[in-house]
Amino acid sequence: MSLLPVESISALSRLHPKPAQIHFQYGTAGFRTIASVLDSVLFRVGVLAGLRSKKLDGKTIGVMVTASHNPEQDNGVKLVDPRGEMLDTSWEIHATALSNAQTTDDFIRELEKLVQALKIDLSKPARVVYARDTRPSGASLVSSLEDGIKAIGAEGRNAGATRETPQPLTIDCANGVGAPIAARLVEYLGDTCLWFWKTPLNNACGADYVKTTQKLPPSLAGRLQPGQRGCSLDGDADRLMYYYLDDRSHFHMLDGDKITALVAAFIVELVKTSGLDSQIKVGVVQTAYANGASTKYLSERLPVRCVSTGVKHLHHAAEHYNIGVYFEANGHGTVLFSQPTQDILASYEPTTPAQSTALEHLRNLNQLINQTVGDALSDMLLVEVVLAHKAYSGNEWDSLYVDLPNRLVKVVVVDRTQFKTEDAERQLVSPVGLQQKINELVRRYDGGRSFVRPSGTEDVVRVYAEASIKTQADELAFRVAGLVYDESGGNPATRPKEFL
Ligand code: G16
Repeated sequence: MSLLPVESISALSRLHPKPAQIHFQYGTAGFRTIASVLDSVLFRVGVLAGLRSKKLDGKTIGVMVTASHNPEQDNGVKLVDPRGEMLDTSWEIHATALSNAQTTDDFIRELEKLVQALKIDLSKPARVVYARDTRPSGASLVSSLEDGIKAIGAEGRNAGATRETPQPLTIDCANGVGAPIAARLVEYLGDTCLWFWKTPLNNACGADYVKTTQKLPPSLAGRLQPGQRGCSLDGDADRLMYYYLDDRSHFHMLDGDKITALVAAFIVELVKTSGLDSQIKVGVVQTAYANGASTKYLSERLPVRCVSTGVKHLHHAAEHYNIGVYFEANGHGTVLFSQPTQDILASYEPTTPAQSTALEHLRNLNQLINQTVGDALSDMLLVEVVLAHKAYSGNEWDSLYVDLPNRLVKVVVVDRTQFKTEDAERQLVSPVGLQQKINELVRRYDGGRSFVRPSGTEDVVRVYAEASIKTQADELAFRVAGLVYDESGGNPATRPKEFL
């Protein structure tokens, strides 16, 4: 049975503290008062909307941020049930109770009571659609709402997003081979839609820099605006990493796993809407580096296979599906349509306008995607198409699931060839006994997962670790790295200090 995601709720709730001495009330049309005190209410409404959706088996719940006829300095929020009617009145009391919990701990206790009392199955999906009116306070309140939707792991869609002028996408080509091609693309798309920026080749820029440091390339600092998306390619333009800055200018990375989730969910939806779901099966291929939260999100929706690192392995495995979506966490990947699937798409005769539109989209995707090899610019256009269709901002895309904290460490060893793996690189078979030591260590960490494999491109052994909180993921990674270093016969005097 799924549990309340207490970690993510606590972490995000602390950003939205309840003002002391204010009593909130879910009134005639939701919460309505002076906008400056509503931040915590919006966050909590986001969480509640997610729970209401789960209770209704994943049906979409609406949230409208407005204070209707009230003066501009007021604002408010009301919840809307799946058929467009106002929130079931029996839930108003829960909204009031949650909004008045004084601390984050009180809030979590109230949530636990609610989940238990209403027997909410937390493993169900949750979908929330929201919008706001034109008040100046609206944007920041929507951002608090989005944190709530994200905290409970619900899928959020900003139905008002298209009212705003889309911000241009910034492309960092790492000054590699993608740069001159992106420059030509800009000529077609116009620089209001697309910009690109030159930097020295792979120097503090590019996809690998973003993935390994989980930071914005310094050359984009001050250029990427809050709410704006950017992406980085690598030198040979076959890796793609996306990111965006939130309203507080915090950096958020959207890696190959997030691309898989976005693209695979969209294709599954199109196949279903077109009426082809009994003939076309969509599947995903990942490696052990895929974030555990992405694997969970995807496995609940479609078949997922794990293979060894290297696009050659992923590509072959993806060929076994009718439509195979594969991206490594580091941003290599593409989507493959099998020949029989392409034939079905070419000959299928839809019977409704909705089927016809979905079919057309599938045919267009088949043309757009470079199916020979992962191609970052083609992947970028694919991502932009899906974001435009779903009217997703970076934040909404990011909210599909919340990444588990993780850490990747490189260990320089005497001889990396002594490290041998099996089970898609998730288990070490040599040096004998080391895997058992790793397993014993992993068991001590909540949500712990770790694996060790020799790199095929650098003279190092890579250690990956996940845990439910970041400090624990870091500690686990460094402890496993320490085991690897010792096992490889490394000189204790030169044992890196951070290996603990
Ligand atoms: C190559 C492969 C990728 C792989 C990466 C790292 O990428 O094409 O599939 O993920 O190496 O591999 P390893 O962990 O074995 O070093 P690239 O972009 O470096 O050519």
